[in-house]
Amino acid sequence: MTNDRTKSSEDGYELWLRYLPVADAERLEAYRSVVRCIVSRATSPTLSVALKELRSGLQGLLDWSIPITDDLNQPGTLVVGTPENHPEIDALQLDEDLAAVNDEGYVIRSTSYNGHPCIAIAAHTDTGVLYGVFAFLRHLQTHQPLQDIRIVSSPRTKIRMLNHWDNLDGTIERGYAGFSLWDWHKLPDYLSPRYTDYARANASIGINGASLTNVNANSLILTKPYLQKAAALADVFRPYGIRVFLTARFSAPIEIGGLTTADPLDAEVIAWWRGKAQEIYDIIPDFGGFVVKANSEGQPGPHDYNRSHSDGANLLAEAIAPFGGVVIWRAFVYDSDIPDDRAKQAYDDLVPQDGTFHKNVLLQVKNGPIDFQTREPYHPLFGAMPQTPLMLELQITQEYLGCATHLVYLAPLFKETLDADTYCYGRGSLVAYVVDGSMDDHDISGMAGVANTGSDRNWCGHPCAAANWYAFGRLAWDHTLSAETIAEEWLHMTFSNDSRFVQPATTMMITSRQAVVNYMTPLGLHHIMARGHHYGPGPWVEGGRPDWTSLYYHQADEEGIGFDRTPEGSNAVSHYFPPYREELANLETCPENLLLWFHHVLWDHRMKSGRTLWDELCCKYNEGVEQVRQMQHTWNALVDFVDPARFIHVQVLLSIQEQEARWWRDACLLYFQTFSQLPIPDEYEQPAESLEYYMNLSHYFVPGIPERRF
Ligand code: GCW
Repeated sequence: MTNDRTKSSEDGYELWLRYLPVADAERLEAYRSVVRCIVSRATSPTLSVALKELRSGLQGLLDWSIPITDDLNQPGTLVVGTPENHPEIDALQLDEDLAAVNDEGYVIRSTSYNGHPCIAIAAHTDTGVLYGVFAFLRHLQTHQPLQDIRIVSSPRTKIRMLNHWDNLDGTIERGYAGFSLWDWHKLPDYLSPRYTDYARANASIGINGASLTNVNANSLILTKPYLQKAAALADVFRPYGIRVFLTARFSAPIEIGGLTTADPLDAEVIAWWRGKAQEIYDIIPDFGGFVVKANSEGQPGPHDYNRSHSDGANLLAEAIAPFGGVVIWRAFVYDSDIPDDRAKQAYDDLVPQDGTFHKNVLLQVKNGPIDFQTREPYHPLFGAMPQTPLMLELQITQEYLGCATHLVYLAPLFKETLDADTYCYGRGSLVAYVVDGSMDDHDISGMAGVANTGSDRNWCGHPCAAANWYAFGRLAWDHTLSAETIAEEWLHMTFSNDSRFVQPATTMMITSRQAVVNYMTPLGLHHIMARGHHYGPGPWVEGGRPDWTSLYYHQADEEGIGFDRTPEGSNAVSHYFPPYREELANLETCPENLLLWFHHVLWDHRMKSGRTLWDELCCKYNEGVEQVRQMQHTWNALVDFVDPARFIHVQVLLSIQEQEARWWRDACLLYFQTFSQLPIPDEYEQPAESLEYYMNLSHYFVPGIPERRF
């Protein structure tokens, strides 16, 4: 017996907030016996949405309409609120637990009032209560026991935000789930109900910020009409604890301000940004701040005036400081004119500026030093700028990981970075502690995820891609959670509570990350995708700007393959702290999953498996394809646990993934074979087509990139 409405098709719109009735009669009874009524007062918009969510959630899960009362003198009350809005909470023996949580944290606890058993959902702030409500509902959705419940939880990072790369014309850079959620044309008057559901979904996982616009920014967003549109979204999001951020184009003073310069030290420019900040806060009083991409990939920035990144960031930071805003300055900076290894440039530019940024500036650093590849070493800026709060930027949208057709669960990738040891203060100096601010005692901290949401009915395109949105939020709240735990939670809530479903599906999700590494870029290969749209393999991409070609990164020749970043090569290893630096620099100790990232390795180099490098490459590419086939087997066996629409959708996408895994394998091996001159061992499938065939494939209208880029 499966416990969900497995036979009526679902479209995925409800995400992980389906609130289906608990089918197991015993469990349902157990829940109903301890949750009989709600005692709460909706004294603010946030408490009112919390209460609404709680009621509709319980109504769905417990299949009854739960009353709201004022009377705590009865068994089975759910007491929800802050000590301020609900003075009786002081009588519920929660002091110790409440003292342990921060402003956004919450306590869920079995306790009693005048001898009557009750459960409290309490926090210091209304937003904390809202998070507690969602956590309580998750507890029920995942069928956890309510006996002696005691959950004390606080977010570890302060800014937990989505970065939307949404353009004002409705397209999304690297978006694979339709068009932008923001209907700029109809804003501020028409407020799609989706805005509220977006906010609910985010609040349910603790996300408290949304940067609405592409980092390749358009200054128009900072003009009054667009600020009013953004304000309308901010109004919808506010009760859910979400603040709006906007991307600031550095040249805005010229483009919309009529000035002749955007020089950060120019008095008129300084005055313009101050005036703009005032205007923004008049329209959006709780505006979060600016996210800025400057002097990167053609974007304007302070270097245009021979000024530093901190000059640029501080200009905006000073303007926004009086209003409590922050500037999130991206560390994704590299220059086409600098012939040095791209992996080194951000570090070389920014580390000397440590200590020069204003207090309300955060540097937002991608997880790795190149660009959201299937696997990267952690970005060496983490640990190297102790005086600057560093945010972690993760890419939820799957630009390099199969767009919205490949099932790739990203929590293992996210965790790999968070759990990486920087050794900056010796062993145990994890990236996670840099990011949460605890390592160097920063007041502000954060994590940003490049959103994978769009106008597709199911939000993220692939029915399983919402797991990555979910995982991002959960890890931004608590980076100690495991990838497995998060997958299990999400599967329980999104598909089924049946362990015969959850267990194999969790294994499938966890495997999916290594599968994509294997069939796209095993052993530390990187950046060998097709040009521009990045869809499919392109290890042969050459010409034009070198650091946008594949040849620059794989460096294959008759002798071997890989980018030498040891002291004999670019010496990017020097950016890491010992002993990791030495481990990476030594061919014998470098982890094999990053081997070709750091070394140029001979084709006949002996790997730990006993195979030569070439044979190992063949083995890994084939293993990737086999892993996808295994995922197909797993999914096919789960047919009884999933509604037909979503089941078939995933099934078909897995078959596309299998074809594309073969495409990647065959194209890459045939291409690299032109250097190795070695056969693909007989034990493996041989390529289906010729290298010319793969090299001549053209793809038009791939989503996520403006057509003009072809
Ligand atoms: O990964 C690259 C993408 C660009 C993106 C850039 C960035 C928004 O290919 O599309 O631009 O990163 O992160 O700024």
